[in-house]
Amino acid sequence: MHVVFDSRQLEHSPQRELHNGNWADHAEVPARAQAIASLLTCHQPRDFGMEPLEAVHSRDYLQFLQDAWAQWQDTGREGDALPYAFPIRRRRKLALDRIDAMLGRHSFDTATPISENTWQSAYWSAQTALTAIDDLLSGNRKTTFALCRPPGHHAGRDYMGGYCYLNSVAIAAMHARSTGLKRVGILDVDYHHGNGTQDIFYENPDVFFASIHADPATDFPFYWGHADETGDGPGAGTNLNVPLPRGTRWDGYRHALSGVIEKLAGWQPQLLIVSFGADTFTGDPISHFDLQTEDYEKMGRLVATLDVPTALVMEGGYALGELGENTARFLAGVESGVPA
Ligand code: Q9C
Ligand code: ZN
Repeated sequence: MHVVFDSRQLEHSPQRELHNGNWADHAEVPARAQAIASLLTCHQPRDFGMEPLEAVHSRDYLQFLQDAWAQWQDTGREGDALPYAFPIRRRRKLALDRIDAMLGRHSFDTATPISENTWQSAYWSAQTALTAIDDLLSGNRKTTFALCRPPGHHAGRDYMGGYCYLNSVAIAAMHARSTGLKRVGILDVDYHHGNGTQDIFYENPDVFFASIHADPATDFPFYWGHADETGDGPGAGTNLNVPLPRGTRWDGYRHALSGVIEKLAGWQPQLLIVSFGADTFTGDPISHFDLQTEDYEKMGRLVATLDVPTALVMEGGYALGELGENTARFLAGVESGVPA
């Protein structure tokens, strides 16, 4: 499979996060991407500039991401920039420029720190996804893989969260739309619901967002991902959530995935983008499904039955020892399932 990766994505290295009420080493580490890249032959992304990012994210959010670290340092702080106060429901929209207020306004959790190299890594993560889409469309390929880090699917139009800053899959989908493609399908198989992607396309009838994930009644991000969220306005009916219980094994997962693929196929997308997270693995340190290494190839083969040009984009997956193998098996499954 044609793989895109940029080592500038390794420079972002968040220190700590809250885990069950205690500070823990951050799960989203550079070694994740290295573990996958070391098994693959990788190609450098091209630079598509800011325009495709501006098609998804607000100007003030993009400016905030670029300036936050310098502003944090100007106030003499040590450690990563983290929010701790949020403008919750019915607060008025104050144009505050204090860094602490900006961090709260542009985030929904405290798990997504900004440091010196965060912008650079997030920028190249987005460019990696853009290149994978472009190589798919212009290179006449059936499949490509964007080895993205940091991940993207929790980031919305003007907010970060869940280790995500720029929504690479949404940026890639909008880029595909800008080349004239009418119907873009997104399949999100990360353990967590892709709330940012859902929000970005919730009223958009040209992008179908389908996600299988841990039930938000028990798991992050809690406030999105419920089965009754089906899209709104012109986008009504183009959002599909399938929440599954903790402990789900391959038989339960396969059943859900078959149903989702059937619905996506009925919508007839011209292009499929997969948000792939390997945090559905039984050994994942922050997740609670029960998939085995050999299940990832079956998952790939099932995805390939859609039989449309497919770009795979890396999201989560935190079991460092098995992450490379699980991801490689998924890629192999997709590749062997797509008819040449
Ligand atoms: N420390 C992705 O998989 N909450 N993000 C973790 C436990 C955040 C996961 C709480 C989980 C975000 C892309
Ligand atoms: Zn995840």
